[in-house]
Amino acid sequence: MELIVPSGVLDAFGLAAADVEAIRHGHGLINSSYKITHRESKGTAWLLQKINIHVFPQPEAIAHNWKLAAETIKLRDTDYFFIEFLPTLSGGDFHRDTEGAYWRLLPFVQGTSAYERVVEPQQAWSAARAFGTFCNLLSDAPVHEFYETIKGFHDLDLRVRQLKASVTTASANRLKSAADCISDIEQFNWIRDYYISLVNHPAIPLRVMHMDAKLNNVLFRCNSNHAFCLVDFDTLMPGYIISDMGDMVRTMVCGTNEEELVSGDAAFRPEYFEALIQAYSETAGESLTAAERDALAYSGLILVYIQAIRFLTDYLSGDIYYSVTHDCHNLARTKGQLSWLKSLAAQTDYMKQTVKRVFG
Ligand code: GN1
Ligand code: MG
Repeated sequence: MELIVPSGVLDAFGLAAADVEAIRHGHGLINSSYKITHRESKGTAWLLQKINIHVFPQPEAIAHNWKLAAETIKLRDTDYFFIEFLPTLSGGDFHRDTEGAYWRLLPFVQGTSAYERVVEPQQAWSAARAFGTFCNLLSDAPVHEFYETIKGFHDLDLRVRQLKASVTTASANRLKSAADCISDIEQFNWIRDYYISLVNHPAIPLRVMHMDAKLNNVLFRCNSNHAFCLVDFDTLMPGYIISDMGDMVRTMVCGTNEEELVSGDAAFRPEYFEALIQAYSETAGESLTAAERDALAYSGLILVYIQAIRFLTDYLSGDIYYSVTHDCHNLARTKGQLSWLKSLAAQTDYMKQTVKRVFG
């Protein structure tokens, strides 16, 4: 079988091309991932990833953050399962191929799978325990020693400014088809105001967060509701408490997943929201300030809003960031997120009450 990754890359990690098979893996929109399996001992596998350096211009910063998190966690819990880089034969974190691309190798976690939708609240509960535990273990991490691997990644104010800039350079056609979405986004400007007041609040500290806490970055034990571990630490960086709960609400409370969401079908599932908040309070609760707890009620609104803005900005910029399969893909994703945002906004009071009740 023809290999879909250059054999020089495998050589660099001490893997012989003749001994392994490679297949594309996962649904990530940024990096390219391959599952590498040993032809004879099928139980041995690796995850090989080519880093998208347009998105992550300094892969070394990712490796730095990842290792610092591993060291911090080990001081608190030596048994915590945290995936770490497998070095190249020369001891490096990455292999650079002849075109300058960065590749890294990770162990493949056998006996687990990632889900694209949660169908039982128990799954949301278990995933939120995994993110809450992670947040708690990193609550005393030296946050200023971590790099921002993407500048202003979840900075809603910056994202709004980027959208405005993309409006000024967009093609007339795309601008026309995006007009309704642009005006919907303006309607929700109060979320940006809330975000600004939040990050300026003295009791909302910078913390080390995962920052891509969506459902498919949790590995569940196969055929179970048990979240075994977290993956995808590229965006691990200083951030605020809203990021991880926000992406969990975004991807687990809605019954329809990000790619399938279309206008009007985004149902809010209260029992899933409650499961997330309950699990987070049990695991991260004690390390949160009162202001951080209150902010969790708004986290989904902020993250869905950011995601709608990011998809729309990319649409107006000509699809330069997210991988797309058709011309209107980013516009359709934007409409899906906006539909979800409207359902979610109608539940603001419910979310506030639930957070208050669960945290007491
Ligand atoms: C990207 O590549 P992936 O699927 O892990 C993005 C997230 C978005 C997500 C939307 C570095 O994540 O922020 O929420 O797509 N990651 C980056 O599905 O931009
Ligand atoms: Mg990611």
